[in-house]
Amino acid sequence: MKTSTFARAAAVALTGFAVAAPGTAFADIKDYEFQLVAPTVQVGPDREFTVRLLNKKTGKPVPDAVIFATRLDMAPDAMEEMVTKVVAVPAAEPGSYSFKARFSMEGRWQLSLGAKVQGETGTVDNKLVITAQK
Ligand SMILES: [Cu+2]
Repeated sequence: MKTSTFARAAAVALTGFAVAAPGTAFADIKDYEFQLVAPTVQVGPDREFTVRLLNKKTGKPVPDAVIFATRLDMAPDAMEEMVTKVVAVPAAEPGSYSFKARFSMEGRWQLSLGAKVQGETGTVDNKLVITAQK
């Protein structure tokens, strides 16, 4: 109880600060998120998929992010040990990031992404679920 009251007070204080300083950019790494362009792929080798990195505040795609970690496994279907290799491939447009991988089994695959955004401290850590279909 004490903790949540404190958190609420802190949130109010932060909001007050933001309002008191208009025109100042409060960019935060939490304002960025990856979204899947398409939620499904076909089962098989060399399947390509694309994510878009968005700045949630502006709604704009963010180019030139450095993706330093990827993992694709079947954790959502209780097969975390079922891991497949992810290879980056050229993307069609700025702010999009494309990969290819072998989806050997039907079901839900979890894509974990770690990324650095130009000019921001911290990292974007997102987990997205891609469904492989026959
Ligand atoms: Cu599996």
